Amino acid sequence: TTHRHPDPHEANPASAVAWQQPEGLGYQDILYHQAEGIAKLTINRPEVRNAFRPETVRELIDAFHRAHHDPAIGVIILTGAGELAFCSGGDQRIRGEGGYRDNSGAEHLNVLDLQRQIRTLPKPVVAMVAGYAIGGGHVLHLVCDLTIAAENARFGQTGPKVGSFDAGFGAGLMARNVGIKKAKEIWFLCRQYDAHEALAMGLVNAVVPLGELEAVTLEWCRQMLRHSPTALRVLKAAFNADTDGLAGIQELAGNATGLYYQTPEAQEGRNAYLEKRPPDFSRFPRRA
Ligand code: S0N
Repeated sequence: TTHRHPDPHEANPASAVAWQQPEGLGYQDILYHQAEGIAKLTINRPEVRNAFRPETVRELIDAFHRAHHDPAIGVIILTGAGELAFCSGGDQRIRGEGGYRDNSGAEHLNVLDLQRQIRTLPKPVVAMVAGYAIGGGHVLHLVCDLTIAAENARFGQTGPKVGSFDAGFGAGLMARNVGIKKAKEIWFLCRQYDAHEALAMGLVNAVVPLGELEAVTLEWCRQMLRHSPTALRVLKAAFNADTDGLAGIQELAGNATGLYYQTPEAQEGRNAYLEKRPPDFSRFPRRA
């Protein structure tokens, strides 16, 4: 069951969409909305510029899992509550000596699990960025498939300033996006870049007026929803394949296996096994 829920972007009539919020999810730090085949996940901690704590990340992982496995959902938006920030990274107030402390006192860097999840789930993920995408929050938009930025968006890393770094996707994937020299500049100097600078260096796909951010993002999502889900799925895996090495090839190859299972040829192998007879593949051509 679902009920209507007030949405921070709803004031703008251009983005009018009948967002619904499934009941019973029990999230504290995030919001989950869905409409028209689109799931919208919102980090909802505006008082700390949407910084994440382990619980936030845990909820995001759960929400992405939900959207991944919901056959009604074809595209996922990740965003931050309010107009001031997409996400300002790890919550520095609960940073311990080996990671970020959860309510039990255990320390985590579970945002790394979330980064991998966003990359490997077989549906396009669009970062919708208003305000700051900084530190670990910047890496989160980076691992999304597409980024739509509002005019007020500001991007940057802070690691070397605040005693942190992301030497995984945060460095390697960034270099693939903007080139090695620029990626080193972003990390070594810890400057901030406005939306147009981000567009010029290939960090984002489009820059739009703040008031049109959700409307344009929805337009991009609707366009993808009109396209072949299998084509989008395999293309996403293909873009990850070389970056992610054997794990990326595994992801791409899993799609080939999934498609092969749908053929009479593969089904003959399964049927023969179940019927305890030798398989007969003779009617299947060896295609040139
Ligand atoms: C985002 C900034 C630029 C916004 O500036 P602005 O608009 O002037 O607002 P402020 O007054 O600064 O902030 C408003 C309130 O929000 C709190 N706040 C903001 N960001 C955070 C945060 N990240 N954690 C906790 N609180 C935050 C402010 O304190 C303020 O509250 P009050 O008014 O009560 O003081 C600006 O806020 C800014 O620069 N923020 C810090 C950005 C930052 O350095 N983030 C952390 C970067 N590091 C990571 O994200 C690491 C991620 C990670 O987990 C990881 C991943 C892979 C590998 C390693 C790591 C690892 O951590 O080691």
